[in-house]
Amino acid sequence: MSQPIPTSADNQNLFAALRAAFPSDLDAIAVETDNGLQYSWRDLERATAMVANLLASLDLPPGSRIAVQVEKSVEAMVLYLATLRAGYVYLPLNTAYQSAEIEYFIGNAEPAVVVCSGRSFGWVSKIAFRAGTRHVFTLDDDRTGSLLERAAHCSDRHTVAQKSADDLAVIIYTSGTTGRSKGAMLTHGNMLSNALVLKDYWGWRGDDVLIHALPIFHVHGLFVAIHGALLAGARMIWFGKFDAKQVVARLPQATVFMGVPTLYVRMLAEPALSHEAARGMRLFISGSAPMLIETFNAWHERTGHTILERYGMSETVMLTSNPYHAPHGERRGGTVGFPLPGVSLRVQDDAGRPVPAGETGAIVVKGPNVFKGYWRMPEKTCEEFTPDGFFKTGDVGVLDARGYVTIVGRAKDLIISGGYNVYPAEIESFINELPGVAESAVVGVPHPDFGEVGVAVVVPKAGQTVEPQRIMARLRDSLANFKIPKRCFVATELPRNAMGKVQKAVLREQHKSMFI
Ligand code: MCA
Ligand code: AMP
Repeated sequence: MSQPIPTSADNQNLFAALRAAFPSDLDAIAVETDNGLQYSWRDLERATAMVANLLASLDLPPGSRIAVQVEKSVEAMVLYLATLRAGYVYLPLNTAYQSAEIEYFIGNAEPAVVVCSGRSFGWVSKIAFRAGTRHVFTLDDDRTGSLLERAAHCSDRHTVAQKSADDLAVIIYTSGTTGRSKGAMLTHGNMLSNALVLKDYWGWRGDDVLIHALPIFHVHGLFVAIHGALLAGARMIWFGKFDAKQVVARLPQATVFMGVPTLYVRMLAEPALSHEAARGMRLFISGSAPMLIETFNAWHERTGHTILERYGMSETVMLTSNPYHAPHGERRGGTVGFPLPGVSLRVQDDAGRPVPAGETGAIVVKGPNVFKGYWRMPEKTCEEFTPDGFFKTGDVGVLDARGYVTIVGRAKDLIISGGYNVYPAEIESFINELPGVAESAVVGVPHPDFGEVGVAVVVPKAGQTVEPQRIMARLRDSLANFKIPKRCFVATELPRNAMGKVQKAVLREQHKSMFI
């Protein structure tokens, strides 16, 4: 029997909207996992209530951050939803982050609660308690850990916390070209407005079945995929980890798939991928990184489907999308489509003047989806907005006469590797601190699997030698694995222009064929 859920029409809590979209049959399956577990909508309702009650019982100050570094599981999604439900601020952390990275995030965000895997409890709790965190729980991907043990004693009835659209819901850390990572503050209103637009724009339906195979510590897997399915009352087939063969095998039971380009490249290598396998699919969506036109075309040939490419950022959730509905136009490979309804997008020159169609410029954006600012960085926040309130994406693009946006480059020095962002400045400053190193440069070069990967060029101090293997070993000890350059070279000097600036384009050119 379905329970009445206490929500009120003026509660702008994102969870209230997601919950209101659950189907009336709460015993229907909401999520089915790759290892055979099934969760009904009622399970999600009860579990989020229990975890929300646990958080509420901790007597946390309003606006408390709940930092989470755990392996992907349905319970981890429940923790995210329960945090919204209880009215606290969710702070997801990539599982690849190492101790120095975690120390920075916890020190900067000062979370009241940290949830980590049982395996990392020793070092994570040490960092957290030192930073003043009062509660550290564990959560593993086999439904064990102190979080669930404690929540099991809590009531499964919970009134959704009252929130306004402007209240903070999530902090997502993004690295920067200079300095340390910045916490992008997203509100309930940012995320709900974007999710509602996408529900309509992508034609989400109650009978959709989403294959969820992305990590849930970034915008793509955590927001775009989960909000989309929940807001449609659609079922999810849940993969703890992406596995191309297994995902292709499940396509016949699904209707929607979302991935970064690497996922499509890997699925294309599966002989079982065919028109027949994708016959029941309604929509394939790609984003987070540029997709090669070869991949876009090969996908069409192998499956009969035209991938829908869209563009977004941690600071803005989704910004543009190729059309879903045919009357709005065709999906054009190599473009990221049109600004979404409600999003204003301008391509401008250095003086802030819009450039004509066909000309390249900086992409700036405005809309209800654009974040509130960087956590405790008011000056940095100010710098990233134009005088008329547009957010500077750092992407360089061009609008064509029909309004399609194409991203042609980045003003920010950023490598996007397999959908993860790697900031060369962070890696370089780490390498530059190592013994014997005078300076270094990290550049992105094309890679057949990850799209782009980092390559490091290191210059030793005069009269000293450095070993590439030792540099790589030190990086591995300290940084998330996806940030480690795939190759490291020693050089006597870095190419510089007349102004003395390192010419990264020259290095990229030198190493561009290394992996392809
Ligand atoms: C893994 N490795 C990588 C990457 N992932 N190297 C470079 N780039 C990567 N992305 C390396 C590891 O360091 C390791 O190297 C080896 O590959 C195996 O690691 P493993 O974790 O087993 O790899 P995998 O499971 O094959 O992972 C590849 C993956 C994963 C499935 C493509 O990276 C992934 O899920 N990417 C999606 C990222 C994503 O969701 N991005 C959305 C961000 P070694 O053995 O040497 O240690 S949100 C966003 O960008 C915006 C808002 C948007 O628009 O969506
Ligand atoms: P993040 O900081 O993880 O939110 O990454 C955002 C960045 O990813 C954007 O500023 C773009 O540079 C890039 N990005 C996202 N989607 C696409 C796409 N479809 N094509 C090209 N780049 C993309």
